Amino acid sequence: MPDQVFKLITQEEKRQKEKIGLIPSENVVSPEISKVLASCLSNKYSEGYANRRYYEGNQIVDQIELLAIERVKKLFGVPYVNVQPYSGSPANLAIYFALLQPGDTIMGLKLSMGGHLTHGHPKVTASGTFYQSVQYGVKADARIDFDEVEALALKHKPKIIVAGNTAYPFLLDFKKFRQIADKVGAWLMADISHVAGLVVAGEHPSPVPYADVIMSTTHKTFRGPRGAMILVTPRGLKRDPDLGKKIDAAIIPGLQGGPHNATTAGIAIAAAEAATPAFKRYAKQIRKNADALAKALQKQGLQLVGDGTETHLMVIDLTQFGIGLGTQVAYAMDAAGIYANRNTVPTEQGSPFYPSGVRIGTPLVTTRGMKEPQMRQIAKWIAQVAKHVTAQQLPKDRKERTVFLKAFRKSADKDPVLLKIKREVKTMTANFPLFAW
Ligand code: DSN
Repeated sequence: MPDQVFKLITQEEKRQKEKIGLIPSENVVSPEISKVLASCLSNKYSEGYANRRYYEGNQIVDQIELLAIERVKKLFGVPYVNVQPYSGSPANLAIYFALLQPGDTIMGLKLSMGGHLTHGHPKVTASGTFYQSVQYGVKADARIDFDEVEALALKHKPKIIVAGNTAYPFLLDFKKFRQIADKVGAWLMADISHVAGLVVAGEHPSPVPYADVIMSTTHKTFRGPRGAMILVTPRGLKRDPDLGKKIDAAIIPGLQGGPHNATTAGIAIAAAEAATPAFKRYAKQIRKNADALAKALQKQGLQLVGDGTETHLMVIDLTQFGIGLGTQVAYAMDAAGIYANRNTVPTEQGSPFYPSGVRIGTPLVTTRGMKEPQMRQIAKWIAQVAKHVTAQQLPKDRKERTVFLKAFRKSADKDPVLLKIKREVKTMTANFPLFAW
C-alpha cells in the first residue's frame, strides 16, 4: 500500500491546480527541473567544492556543479559564483560571515516596510543579534528614503549596506545605494531574490555594475528549484581578490555541510531556461500582468501601497477598511480559491501577525499562462472578497482576536459568497496547466 505521503502529495497537487497562487515568492518549476529534483543526485554527499571534496565518488557531481556555476556566471556576467547555499537566509548569513566581524554594523530595509528578516531585523534574528543593525525606511510615497539611508550611513558607518527587499513594489536604485556605500566605504550587497528573473530578462536594473556581492534565491521569478546562489561582481573581486574564496569558506566549513546536489542540477537547468527567448517573454508577461492586476484592483476601489507596482508584486493596503485586516482577508481569499499572504504596510498600525495588508504577485499565474484578462477577473474576485469580509472588524483584545479568527476561518469555508467565487476560480484554473511555458 502506498505511503500516506503520496496521497497527501496528490491532494497538494490538486490544491495547486485548482487554486490561484498569488504569493509573489512562489512559482512552478519546469518538468525538467522537477525530474532532476527527484533524481539519484540527492543520494550523494559532496562536502567541499569541485575537485576538492571530502568524500569520494563525486566525479559526476563535480561536473554538474561546475556547469551550474558556469551558466550562472554567463547569465549575470559575473566572475565568481557559489551555488551551494541551502536557501536565501543561510546565504545572507554566509555573506555577513565572510565580510564582517561579530558586532560590526549592517544596514537594511525595515521588515515592516518591505525588508527581510535577514537584513538585520532586530532582536529575534541572527543578523540583528550578532551584528549592530541599523534599519532604513520608506517615504510617504512608499519609496526608499535615500536621504535617510545616507544620513544613517554617515552616522553609523555600516560595514555592509543591503539593497534588497521582499515586499517592495518598486525598482531598486542600485546606483544610489552604491554612491552612499562609497561615502562610508561600505560593502554593497544586493539581495535580488525576488527579482532575479526580471533582472536576467532586462525587466529590472541589474545590480552587477554597482554591488560587490549579490545574493539570490533561485525559486522566485528565477523559476528554479528552492535554493540560493551568491554572485561576486567584478567590482567586488577588484576590491578584494579573495572575496570569492571567502564566500566559499563561509558556506563550507563556515555554515553548511554537504550541498544539495539535486538542487544544484536544478539551478543549472534553471539558468539554461532563463537564457532563452521564451524566458524573456515570460518575464515581460509577469510585468504586464502585474500592471494589469494593479490597475484592475484600483479600479475595483482597493488601495495599493505606493499606488501601484514596477515589479512582479504589490501590497494591497486594507487600512481603508480597518486596522489589522490582512489576516482575515488572506484567510477569506484562500477560502475563495485565491491564496496570498498577509503583509505589513509601511504605515502599519497593526502588527506583523495581524497586519493591514495582503501581498500578491504574478510570477506563478504567469507561468500558468494567464494574461491580462485573467488578471482583471482575479482583481474583481479579490475586491469582492475584501469588501465582503472586512465588514466584520478584528477585535482589539488579543485573546478575543484569536477566538474570532479561528471561528472566522471555519465559517469562511462555508460562506456562500466565497464558495461561489471558489467554484468560478476552479472553472478558470481548469484551463491553465501548472506549467504552460
Ligand atoms: N519567504 C520569502 C518571501 O516570501 O518573500 C522571503 O524569505
